[in-house]
Amino acid sequence: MRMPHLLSTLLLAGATLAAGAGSAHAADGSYTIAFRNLPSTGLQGDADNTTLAFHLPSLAYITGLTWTVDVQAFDPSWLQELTLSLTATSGEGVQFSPAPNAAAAGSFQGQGRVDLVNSGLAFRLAADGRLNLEVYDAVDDLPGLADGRWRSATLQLAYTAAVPEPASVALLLAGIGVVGLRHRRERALPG
Ligand SMILES: [Ca+2]
Repeated sequence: MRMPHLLSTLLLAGATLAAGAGSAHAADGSYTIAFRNLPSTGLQGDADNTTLAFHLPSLAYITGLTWTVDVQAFDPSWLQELTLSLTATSGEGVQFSPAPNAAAAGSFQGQGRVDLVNSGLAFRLAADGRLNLEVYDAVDDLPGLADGRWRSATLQLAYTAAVPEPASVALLLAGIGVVGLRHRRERALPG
């Protein structure tokens, strides 16, 4: 599998962002991922990490993430190191750390929502519609052992199967027409 090296980092400080209005001419949907008791083991890409794959509509554009999580970090590992990535086959995607400010071991429960479009983090799945999830730890304090665990997590992904806005298409075509006309006029001038 290709490594998700082009990931944007999604740092969430507990703020809940309001969801923006979706595109008016798109098939909106949501997809829920739920899991329990997944270990946070090695660094991103380590062979002993847990990876899961999900199938959404082809070329779905992931626009939002809503979560409820219950995680635990084992001393000397810290809660802020618990991370998961959500990536398309292309490697595009986001990293999600539910407790980015918690520089301590222990447990954390939280929920929130982020508008990925407004945050500049929205990404598109490939034609295969595959979404890869990897659970990993940002600092491997306990090599070969779990640094922590996701006791439970529910992630709800908002997506659009985007269709170009008719108005945008018309504007784009009008723009091309203007460029073409000007080009012809310039060429007609005596040089
Ligand atoms: Ca760690």
